[in-house]
Amino acid sequence: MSFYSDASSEESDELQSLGWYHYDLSRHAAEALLLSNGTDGSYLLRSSKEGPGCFALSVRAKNSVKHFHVTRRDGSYAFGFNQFSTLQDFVNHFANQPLLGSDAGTLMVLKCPYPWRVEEPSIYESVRVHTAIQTGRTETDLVANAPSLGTKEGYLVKQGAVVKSWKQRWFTLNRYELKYFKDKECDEPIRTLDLRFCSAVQFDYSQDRINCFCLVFPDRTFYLCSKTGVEADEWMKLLRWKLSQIKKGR
Ligand code: 4IP
Repeated sequence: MSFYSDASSEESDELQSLGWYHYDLSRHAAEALLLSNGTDGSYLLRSSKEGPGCFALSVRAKNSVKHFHVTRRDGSYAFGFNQFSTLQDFVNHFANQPLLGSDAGTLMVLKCPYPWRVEEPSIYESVRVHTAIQTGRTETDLVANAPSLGTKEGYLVKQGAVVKSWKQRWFTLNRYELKYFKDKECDEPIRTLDLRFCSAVQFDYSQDRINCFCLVFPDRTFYLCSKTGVEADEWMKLLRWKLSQIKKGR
């Protein structure tokens, strides 16, 4: 498969083997992807509409995404003042975590390439965002309601720490934060749990409740129950996936 018309098949293959080249991902979709799933310093390469041999490097800064031109001529790549004679040199340059200056004067660090094949939990809605992008479907519907990768929300019943009463609370899971709110309409969470400090997510049979699982933190174990076994399973799978991602990132 060739993703652009002017490249030799060798160059095509080379680019395809680059794990963070996102083919014809649009500027808009790149922004949506990096803002919802990336972190400060995530970057990706995509082809640019400006013409043959033109690419764009999209980089996530704190809360924005900046785009930089990359041009290929006779097999070499021009990026700012730099000229790279091979794709490998170009890639090596990024592996050294350089600083980029944007027109707005902000310095941006290229920290981690955003892969086009993303490890994903298998059963969640958010997977559609990526699948849609990777299968080249239109971006309109996927950007309109694009949830972040690996997010989830819903009602769970939780137990108090000292007073062991069970309360229904609205839970949201985004990145490494699990928050619970009095209900869905509340803006301020009662508490935010930082999953970086969570050591395990386990089934729980000690509380005499069905569909119960627990999150183990150094100073407290949170007991949570969902309405159905399927839901409990979904929460646990996603939470465990988050923990494994956090572990990998350490
Ligand atoms: C409360 O019980 C609620 O269960 C609280 O949950 C809980 O706080 C309290 O835990 C518990 O005493 P009553 O409403 O019956 O008093 P929520 O905050 O969701 O309302 P946690 O820490 O679980 O949020 P302790 O630790 O105060 O016992």
